Amino acid sequence: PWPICGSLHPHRRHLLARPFSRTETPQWGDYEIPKEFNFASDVMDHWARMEKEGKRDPLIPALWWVNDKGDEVKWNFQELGDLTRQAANVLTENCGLQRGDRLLLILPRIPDLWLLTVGCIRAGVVLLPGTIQLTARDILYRLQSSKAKCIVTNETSALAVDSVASDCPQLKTKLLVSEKSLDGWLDFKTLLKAASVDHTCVKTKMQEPMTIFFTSGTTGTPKMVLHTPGLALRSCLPSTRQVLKLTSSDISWCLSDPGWILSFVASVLEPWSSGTCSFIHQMPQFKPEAILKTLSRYPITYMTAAPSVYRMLLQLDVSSYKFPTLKHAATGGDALLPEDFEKWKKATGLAIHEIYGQSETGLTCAVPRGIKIKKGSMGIAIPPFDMQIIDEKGNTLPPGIEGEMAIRIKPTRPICLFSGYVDNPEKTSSSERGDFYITGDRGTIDEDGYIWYLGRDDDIIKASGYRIGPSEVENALAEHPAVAESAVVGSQDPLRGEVVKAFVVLTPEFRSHDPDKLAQELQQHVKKITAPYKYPRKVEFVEALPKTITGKIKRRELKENEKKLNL
Ligand code: BCO
Repeated sequence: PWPICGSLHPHRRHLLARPFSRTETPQWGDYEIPKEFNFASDVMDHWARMEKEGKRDPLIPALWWVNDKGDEVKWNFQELGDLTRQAANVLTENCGLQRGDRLLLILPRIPDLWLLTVGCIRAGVVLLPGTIQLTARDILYRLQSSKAKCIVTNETSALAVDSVASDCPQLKTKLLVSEKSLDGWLDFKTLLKAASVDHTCVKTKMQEPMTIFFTSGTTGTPKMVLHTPGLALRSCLPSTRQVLKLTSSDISWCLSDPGWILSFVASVLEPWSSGTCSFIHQMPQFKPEAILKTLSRYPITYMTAAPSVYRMLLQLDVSSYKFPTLKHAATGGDALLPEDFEKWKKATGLAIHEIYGQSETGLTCAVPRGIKIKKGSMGIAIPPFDMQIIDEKGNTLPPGIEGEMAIRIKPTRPICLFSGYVDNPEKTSSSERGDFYITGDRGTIDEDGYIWYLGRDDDIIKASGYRIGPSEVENALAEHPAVAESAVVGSQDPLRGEVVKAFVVLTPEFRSHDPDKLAQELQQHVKKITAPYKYPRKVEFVEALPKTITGKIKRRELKENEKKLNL
């Protein structure tokens, strides 16, 4: 039975008071792989039918969106069905997109983003999500490397797109989501209103591309991680559903930016597979107080956020807030510190359940609801993944021995694992060793199958839940006249886990400059060149960088020194 919350606005009380059907989820067996699967027709339309048949309460929204100005949007599955069919028609009829064409989607957390996400799936258009922090140069790289035929964005990023579009000959359509209109851009809101609600959903084959996520590597530019509908089917499998145990009465809030796989999984696939309401709060900036107020004010039952978000919330007096409906908290994107687990539990009475995954793997390990929590462990592998710890030859290691965290891909590659890095067979094959896909993370496994994360095996930086490639930051720094050379590593940080730290050797003409001002100038410079979340929060000027005899920068040495300094 649900608690009745007296302080809740009367029109929301029904959401707490009425438990509804929890068992009508579309289900496949754990090892059953259909030939075709489309999340829109097989899952979203299933729930719309459940509403019509009285098996899901249509008054519980499927998407509940709010912002700071008091605006609110609530759509149930039937409404989402019509709107996403209209969105699919806009993509195919107005934008001229065909099955298999690629679309780059860069939008803040506005309802249209979810319409376009499902619209792409309905039409078989391959979705490439991007964070709104992307700069013109990031957008250019993504458009050129993906050969996307369409970009969808708001008026802020439209200017950046227009500054690079002439260098992207394959880009055919620019779709604007805004109250305003812009020359050269189609107007999504107007087209959506005029579009037909009739649309025949594509019957997507299991091997067809569905989404591509850009992810940072140790070297070079971000790589394109290709997923098939297997990623979405996975959310319907019985073993996956045991992890979150969401029901059609739940209201689930994922705070991750829509550019990341965490948001795709936790604000689209997981909630909607279970008929759960996906709650979204669009905030102009990240404000911990606003998050706590939202958790107290709305009947949210389930939240997912990166560990740094919990850490930032815990800097406030969390126990002075009441979260009358919250019954489950999850975290992913980075390792959760045991002390943050304790503090959150003390303040709210709730444990934080860890989820581990990557752009390549989606939900990989987790602490499912109801299993014993071992603080500091990211939980157990979730089928169909078999996660093992392996050595450099690809042999599995026994409990307690440190090695690389790896997913078994032979004899059967799990359907929900990425299919490869687009146009990059070398990188794809270098991510495999023997019978395994190697995650690049190090860890141990214990006798009960719990995985204990120990850190990255390479130079990738995990800061605030972001995966940051050092070379992307070094390349941005190299464009500043003050920088002769630089090396970028992760440096421990109490709030963000790690932050980006740049060791910079200055060019002679800048050596006499004020170091503090110069550091700030370099930080601003990086924010302009590439997505600002990557900027070096720490800058240290050095005479020289440690190098091997062949001239390769020893990032590892710098990282180790940082660790010792921060102990
Ligand atoms: O801290 P600063 O103010 O110096 O800089 C911030 C922003 O102010 C700034 N910025 C943002 N937009 C800008 C801009 N500057 C100039 N122009 C713009 N247009 O850049 C910095 C961005 O840093 P941030 O994003 O870390 O910001 P913030 O406000 O500190 O946010 C804190 C967090 C915790 C909310 C944020 O870091 C966050 O959302 N982290 C979680 C990331 C996440 O969701 N990861 C999951 C990835 S998927 C995955 O791992 C697979 C798991 C299954």
